[in-house]
Amino acid sequence: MGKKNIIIAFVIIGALVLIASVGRSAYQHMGERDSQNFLSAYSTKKGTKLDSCTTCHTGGSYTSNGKTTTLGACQWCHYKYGYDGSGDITATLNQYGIDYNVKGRNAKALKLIEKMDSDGDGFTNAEEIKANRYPGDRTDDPTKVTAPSVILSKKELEAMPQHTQFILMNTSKAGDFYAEYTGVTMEQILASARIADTSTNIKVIAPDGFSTYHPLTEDVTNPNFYHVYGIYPQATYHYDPSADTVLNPGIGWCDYVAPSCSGRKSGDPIIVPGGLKMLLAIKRDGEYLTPGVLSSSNKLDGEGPYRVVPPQKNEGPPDQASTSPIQNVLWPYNSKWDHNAGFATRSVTMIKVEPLPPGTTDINVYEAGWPYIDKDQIVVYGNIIRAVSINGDAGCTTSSTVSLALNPPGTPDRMIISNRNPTFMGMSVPYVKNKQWRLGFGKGMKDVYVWFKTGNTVQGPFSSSIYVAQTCPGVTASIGD
Ligand SMILES: [Ca+2]
Ligand SMILES: [Ca+2]
Ligand SMILES: [Ca+2]
Repeated sequence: MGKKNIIIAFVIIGALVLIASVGRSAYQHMGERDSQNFLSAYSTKKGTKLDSCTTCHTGGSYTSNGKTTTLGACQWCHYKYGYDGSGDITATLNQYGIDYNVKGRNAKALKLIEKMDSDGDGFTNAEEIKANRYPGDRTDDPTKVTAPSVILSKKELEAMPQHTQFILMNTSKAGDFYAEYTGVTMEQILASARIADTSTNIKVIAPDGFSTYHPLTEDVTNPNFYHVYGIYPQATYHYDPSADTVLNPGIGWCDYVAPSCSGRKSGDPIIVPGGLKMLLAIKRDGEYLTPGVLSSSNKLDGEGPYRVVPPQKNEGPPDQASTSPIQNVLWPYNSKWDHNAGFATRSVTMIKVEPLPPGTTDINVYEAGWPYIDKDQIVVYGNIIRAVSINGDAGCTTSSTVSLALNPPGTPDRMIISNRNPTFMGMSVPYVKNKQWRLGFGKGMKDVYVWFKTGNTVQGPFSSSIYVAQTCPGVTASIGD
């Protein structure tokens, strides 16, 4: 194979494998060899955030029909290449990926570029890899501390004030439907997570890697940004027999079968106590949402356990699917109508509050996907008050014994500390502000989880991470300990 063919083969394999979706598990299958090269050079990095597409590839964004879509590294590679490898390879590689490619694209190449500072952030590639920081991303470096996070369980979410709203989910390509969603308003969730005043927006992230941007307050300049705070305009119920998929199978485009549709007439105002709000839905028409699973065609099926439900900003009737050849109908597809369902992220596992506080780095998003769905948990992280600080947010330590500083919401009586996030929690101890703690065994990124108990109410876990190394960054050291 010539060099060009090798590159094309790499791109095709990369694109097929990377997008396939789930990030890490997909990134490592089917003859893909770059991850093998990386792990043969750095065996201790298996399962860390470096064991992913993002180490060598960048994300990116594109604009289509006035809608800007920002993709993670895996989806961006797919977007730039399709399946035919016709794109420009350097367009999806970051500088570390380019350096690796130039030096021969094998395990030896990784060693040859160890002393380089590919991303120009002042730390060599070796120092960054050692500290679990991206060598191809200059905003991530060994001095950064993992952003604070809190994990919310279904029990905690259900203990918060519940909001129920009946809305139209208008899609562009798929069928439309009306449904009654119940859950917690996003505003309430962010308040519970103790969002900082400097926050501007959130990104909600699903385990297939897709994320959706939502400003906190309404941005009138972009019709595709659904805001978190405030009440959306009241809507009207739009029914027509020609649109009804039950009466017109294969021709109709709106599903009116939800029990919450019964008794409504077209033109009726939809009355929602408290008004229409951006919701994190837990139930649809009284039933828990079906948890997301990866289908055999690598698509996300199901919408639960939690789905973001943004109401329409400009209410209107359901319109025919854009892909339908039958557009000579009452409500044909109209690209200018409000297709809120396209921004209703399914199976949300993470809510990232931006901007990240100064000096912090992204959490290990590849570890925050499917396991959270299995546990009915959701992570809120980023610009929130840090409830657990390890060694004064040092980021790195050479000792497994650390000091924890705790800053809980409210005034708990007791707390539970663990090195894991178990579904069954351990013994509680009286709450104190400062505590010595022993991290999990060995070197690498270590997490600490803390639950706070006030009477019978449990909050958390809140978590922080610290990197345990032979030596901490700033001190020159070689990899391989
Ligand atoms: Ca660097
Ligand atoms: Ca870096
Ligand atoms: Ca539609």
